[in-house]
Amino acid sequence: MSTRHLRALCALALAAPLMTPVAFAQTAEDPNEGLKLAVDTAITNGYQVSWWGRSGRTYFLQRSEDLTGRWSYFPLIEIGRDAPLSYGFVNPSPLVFARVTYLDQILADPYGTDSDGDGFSNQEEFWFKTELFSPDHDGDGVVDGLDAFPTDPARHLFEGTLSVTLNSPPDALALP
Ligand SMILES: [Ca+2]
Ligand SMILES: [Ca+2]
Repeated sequence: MSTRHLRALCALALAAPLMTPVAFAQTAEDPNEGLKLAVDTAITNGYQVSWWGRSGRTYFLQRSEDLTGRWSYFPLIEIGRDAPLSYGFVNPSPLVFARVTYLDQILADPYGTDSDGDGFSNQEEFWFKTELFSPDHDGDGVVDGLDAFPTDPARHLFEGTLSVTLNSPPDALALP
């Protein structure tokens, strides 16, 4: 398991309906490193999150629509380069919250890295909608990479029958 620690950039979370479009002007000195969530008036249901990306940090962006339950990840990992970072997204719900977390180091292969050692790379965690920094997302005692249903605590084994049909060439046969 890695000795890296995931830290919250800040506890800031803003409700979209309370905001108006703002100009982004993050700096390293801004409170909360300038984290802002704003309506993007150019896109229907569009929003934009921006913050100051400090050099030496790897950032992860999360969202919640009601602040209850688990925060989900945007499929995004950003490397800080002492410059503003931003991410635009569409959210049909009238309420959305965003937060940024970070590692205090740069990941050389941020999407290919398995940050929690569960057998899923960070990219695969995005695909399966599992937690990047918790090896057993659904808490059923089976790590995500070995769990056939990593988001369903009621099951972890595939109990169906797998079959293979070969279509090309036309006379292909599946060997037993
Ligand atoms: Ca993982
Ligand atoms: Ca599990």
